[in-house]
Amino acid sequence: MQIVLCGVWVSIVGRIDDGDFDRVRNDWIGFGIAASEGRRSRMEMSDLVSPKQVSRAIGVSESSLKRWCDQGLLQTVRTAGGHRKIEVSEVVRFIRERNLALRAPEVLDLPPVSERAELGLVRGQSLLTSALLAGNELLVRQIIFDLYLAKHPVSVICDEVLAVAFREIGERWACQEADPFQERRGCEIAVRVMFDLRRCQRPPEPALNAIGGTIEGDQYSIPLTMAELVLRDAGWNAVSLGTSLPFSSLIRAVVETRPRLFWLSVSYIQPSIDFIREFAKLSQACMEAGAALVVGGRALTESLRLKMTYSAYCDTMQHLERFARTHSHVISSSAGISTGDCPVDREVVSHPTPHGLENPS
Ligand code: B12
Repeated sequence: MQIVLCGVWVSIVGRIDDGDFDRVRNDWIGFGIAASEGRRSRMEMSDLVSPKQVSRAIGVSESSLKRWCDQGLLQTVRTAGGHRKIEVSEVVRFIRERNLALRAPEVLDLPPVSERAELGLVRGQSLLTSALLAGNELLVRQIIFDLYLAKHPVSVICDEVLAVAFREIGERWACQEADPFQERRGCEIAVRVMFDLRRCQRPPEPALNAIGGTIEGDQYSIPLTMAELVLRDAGWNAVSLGTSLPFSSLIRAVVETRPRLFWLSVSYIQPSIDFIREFAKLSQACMEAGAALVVGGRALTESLRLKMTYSAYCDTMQHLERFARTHSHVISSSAGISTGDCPVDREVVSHPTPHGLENPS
């Protein structure tokens, strides 16, 4: 599993320069299958690297790194052979929290980083719009990863960078300054990059299971994927069911998997669907299963919402994040689940401190 993930990453980075999008697509389909198989347990999902690799990636001596591990600053795991390893998500957490520079990301199969100290949300967004329109997947990946390393919360990257970029792309398309293929290609890239960011996220709490999807006719995969990513960032074991699913199928998924949370992303409502009536059935199924029903999306007008019953409506991904964190605490404390230390990264510090490298305590 780990070999599959790392190997795919390397091959993708190598191929994008050649502009071979079909092969990249196929690789990612393979990657998606491998990763979804890996959802079964925390350890299967993990992506382990050696302390030596980590010391090279962040440019410190191996002895400093081992000392940090001994001090418990970096969590390690032991392999069956007794070797000490570190999860990539743990390395990313450490780098983000300590504001360290990632000097050789390729050692961990992570995307290249640029001058992240200078890359704020506004500049990131304008660069992202051009990169998406140009179909430059590597640059898109780099911008998103830079912002993530600079401690911007995933929900903020979604609301203030990705969503704004797509709004602009929509405007350019309306003014015939962008071709539909550029918009569609941009959507595909955004979904892949968001999926890849999951590798940097800490393993979710399996008991906090969440599922979500879009209704039949609604093809909007970006908000759906954003919600999945944001929920995972808040510690939820969120799994997207995909787009354009009949209400009956969404209800079956609720009955069979009994999630603690169900998110419905509604960006488009097909005129032929009796939305309010079908939604009422989904709402009832969620209540019977004990799942919180969270809704969001541009198609949920106020007049529609007045006729709907749900646990929370979210205007933005930041609203979703807030709800998810609060609700997970409620569930965890009543069920005795430990969600670990999942702080809300509100503070934005973007200058790597050289002192932090040798003395991160
Ligand atoms: C990409 C795109 C498409 C793609 C989507 C591909 C894909 N794989 O997702 C495709 C080509 C399929 C498409 C099709 C259509 N589109 Co379109 N599309 C867009 C575009 C450019 C971006 C939409 C997007 O994904 N944005 C990113 C998301 C994340 O941003 P957001 O929707 O603002 O969501 C934020 C919040 O609303 C909230 N949120 C949203 N959903 C959820 C869900 C949850 C659970 C939560 C918590 C929060 C939340 O958080 C998000 C982040 O801040 C917009 C332009 C624009 N101005 O947005 C047009 C746009 C939405 N499309 C539009 C139209 C008209 C259509 C079509 C009807 C065109 C047609 N005649 O066929 C079809 C309908 C498709 C369908 N059946 O689903 C119009 C809608 C106009 C309106 N009044 O509603 C827009 C605004 C373009 C325009 N200016 O005319 N589209």
